[in-house]
Amino acid sequence: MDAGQMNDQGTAGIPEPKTQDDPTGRAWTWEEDGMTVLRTNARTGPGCHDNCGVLLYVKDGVLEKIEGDPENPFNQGRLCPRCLAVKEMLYHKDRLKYPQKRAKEDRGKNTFERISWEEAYDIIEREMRAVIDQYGEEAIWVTQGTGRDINGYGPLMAQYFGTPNYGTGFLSGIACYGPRIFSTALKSGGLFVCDYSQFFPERYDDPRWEASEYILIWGNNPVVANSDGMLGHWIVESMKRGSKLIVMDPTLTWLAGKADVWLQVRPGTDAALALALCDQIIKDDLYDHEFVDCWCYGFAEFAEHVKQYPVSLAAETCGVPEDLIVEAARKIGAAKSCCLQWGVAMDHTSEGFITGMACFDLMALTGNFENPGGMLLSEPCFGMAVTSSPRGDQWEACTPPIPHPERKNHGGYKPLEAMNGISPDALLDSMETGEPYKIRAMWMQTNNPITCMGAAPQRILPALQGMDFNVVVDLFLTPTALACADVLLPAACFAERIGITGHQPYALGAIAQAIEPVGECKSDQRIIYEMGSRFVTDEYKLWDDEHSFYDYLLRKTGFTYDSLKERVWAYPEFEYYKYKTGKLRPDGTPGFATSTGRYNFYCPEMARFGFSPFATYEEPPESPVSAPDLAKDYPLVLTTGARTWGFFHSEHRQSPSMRRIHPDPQFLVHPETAAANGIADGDWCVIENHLGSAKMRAHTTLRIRKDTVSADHAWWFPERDPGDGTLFGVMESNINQLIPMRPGKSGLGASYKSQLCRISKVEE
Ligand SMILES: Nc1nc2c(c(=O)[nH]1)N[C@H]1C(S)=C(S)[C@@H](COP(=O)(O)OP(=O)(O)OC[C@H]3O[C@@H](n4cnc5c(=O)[nH]c(N)nc54)[C@H](O)[C@@H]3O)O[C@H]1N2
Ligand SMILES: Nc1nc2c(c(=O)[nH]1)N[C@H]1C(S)=C(S)[C@@H](COP(=O)(O)OP(=O)(O)OC[C@H]3O[C@@H](n4cnc5c(=O)[nH]c(N)nc54)[C@H](O)[C@@H]3O)O[C@H]1N2
Ligand code: SF4
Ligand SMILES: [Mo]
Repeated sequence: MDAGQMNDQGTAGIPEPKTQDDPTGRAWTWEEDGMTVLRTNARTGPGCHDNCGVLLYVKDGVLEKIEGDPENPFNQGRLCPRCLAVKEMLYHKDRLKYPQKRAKEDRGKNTFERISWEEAYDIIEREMRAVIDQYGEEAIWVTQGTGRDINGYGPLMAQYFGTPNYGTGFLSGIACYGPRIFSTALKSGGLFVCDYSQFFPERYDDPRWEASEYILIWGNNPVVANSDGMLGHWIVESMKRGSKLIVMDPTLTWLAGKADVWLQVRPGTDAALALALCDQIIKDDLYDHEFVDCWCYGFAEFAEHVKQYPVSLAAETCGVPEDLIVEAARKIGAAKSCCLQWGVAMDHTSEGFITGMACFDLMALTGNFENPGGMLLSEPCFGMAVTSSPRGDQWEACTPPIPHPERKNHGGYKPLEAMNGISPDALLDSMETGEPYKIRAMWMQTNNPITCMGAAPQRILPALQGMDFNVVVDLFLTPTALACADVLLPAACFAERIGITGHQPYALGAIAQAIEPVGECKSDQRIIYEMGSRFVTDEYKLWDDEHSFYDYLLRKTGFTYDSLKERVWAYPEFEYYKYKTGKLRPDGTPGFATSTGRYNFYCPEMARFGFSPFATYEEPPESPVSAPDLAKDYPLVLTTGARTWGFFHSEHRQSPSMRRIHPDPQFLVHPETAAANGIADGDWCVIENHLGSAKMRAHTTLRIRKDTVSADHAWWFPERDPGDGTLFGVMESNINQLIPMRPGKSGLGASYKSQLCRISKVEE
């Protein structure tokens, strides 16, 4: 089928989409100073979740420079250092440029050999078919890393292979959004995000919008991370228009320094704090009676339940002054509007699934749903379902049905089964034990689990090296690829390929191709459908080029790839208070899209899973409180992976300017704690516990709690010789060796931000 045909089919009978923005006069390309300029959207790799508006300047087929697009409502001209330095990654000498193969017995050695794409596909087809024939489709695990551009497309690759085992690669407890997405679905029927006016193309000037009175920045550092479809700048802009901050963080972040109240919590104790805030607000009768009476389920019992969590208990548990918690509760309770800007720290504790519920209860109690400055539903816009978690029928009928969906390994965790998720923890167990069946082959795309995504890399490395067959698709030769890839495929970067945005619910946009890919790189999407076409019959070969691929995806939106590329962005219509007008529920009746039709303080599904129907607090499994014996040897609380300006997880270690900002692995430690351990600022130290150790430099700072160490994650040293046998030094400064693959009781949540450790100086 050619692209033209698909265009016609794709949009036939679909009405022009209704948009809020007027694209008249919005040029998408022009000539300037002898260069061609393309107005488009980023969606990296090299990595980020976001879709900032960019201007790409191209001369003679080379990307000369990149600027923020001042007209794009999303970022209004701003770019962060990683996008400004994109050329350093794009044109890096170490970019993978050709498909390569390596003999299985050489795993770990730098003996890759260049091959053609055809040969690569032939080998993969042969090896994957052998696994399928002998062990079944489910013996293949298709993994992704975090939500980069490729995010929504990976499930298609799994479908082509016929395996139900698709998901994040070795991310313990799917602890990035998994816990929050599912807990908020059970509580409120969807994921709701803070209102910073981002749903309006006119942004802060739209008369419908009001800045939140209080923004709760909870376990999140948005000015650095710009995480998950928002930009930290939006908070600053909201503050200029009156918003005030309450920050929950063990570290004094830049925003915490500007907060009315900063609660410097002990890592892993956030649920205790959330429940105490709820209790105090009810005691002070500051809750939203109308919202609670009309739109919530189980409030009276909840009010009784939270009496177990008085502020005094939270003060002791979290290690923050009681009067500050009371002050925060009164400010939240009395505020006209308040929103929850929460971060991955909520998921990164063992019972992170419940932490998310407790924080959402606070929002419901104060009626902060669908109001200006409150929490707004975050659904893919124009029904475009290729987002972080593809839903609906996007890939239906694109491949034959998966033969054994029931063989998905959810580890027996009922919540994971209910959310149709894999258990990365159980999958690693199964690689080691063969129970309930062994994974034999891996397809890892945008995933570097030995360096970053996986906890316990000392278990993942031998497990991957023991597989029958591994494919890695990446931009660079990573420690994971060096350790285990049998076939290594080079992916194209942003600017080298077309695409569509989609992580954000506010706007849909296109990613335009500015330059030809380096070497023989191909886009991830193309790799998926070209590879996949080897596994299906002709009726499923729906695309023969990328245009027709994206036109197919856009088939229900009324846009084609080209029409979207030319208007660059499109904002759907928007309204507040959708629960009042029936726009949250599929049946069109007022209320929330939950089992009770209301916001669930009492959560019937949790009762069915065998858990408390109300949010509760539980200590992390290894904390000074829950494991006092262990704490004798490892007295400090360890939180890890706080995001840094220049790196996106394990990426950018090759980028000279990003590396200059942050040359070595480091951990934050209070000067008194450092001194008590004989450590001075800048010393190389060992951070260790009963599971493992990592070497990093001490950065002493008054900004962190005295009982806590905050260590970098995802370090490797791409400047090393790949042939030196150390896998780019990946085990030297790898903090994940101190973290177990151990989810919470629901199968969700992990321990990335709440372990124990001790520190000592490395004697030179
Ligand atoms: N530059 C950059 N940006 C990124 C990424 C990156 O690697 N680099 N990664 C992306 C990804 S995948 C994600 S998930 C997001 C995450 O981005 P964020 O949600 O901002 O997550 P972190 O930076 O890990 O942690 C945020 C804050 O939580 C604090 N914290 C640590 N432990 C706890 C705790 O137990 N409780 C509380 N309340 N606070 C705690 C830390 O001190 C830190 O200030 O960032 C995305 N954006
Ligand atoms: N200790 C600790 N560990 C953590 C965390 C923490 O806070 N602390 N955070 C966790 C979280 S929230 C997450 S989401 C994970 C993230 O884990 P991952 O997303 O697996 O991150 P990376 O290890 O950087 O691996 C991503 C790989 O994708 C490649 N890549 C980038 N862009 C592209 C592209 O367009 N195409 C292809 N094919 N490849 C590309 C990069 O080169 C890199 O090798 O890490 C988790 N690990
Ligand atoms: S948040 Fe930063 S790295 Fe991400 S797209 Fe925007 S400018 Fe680029
Ligand atoms: Mo993440």
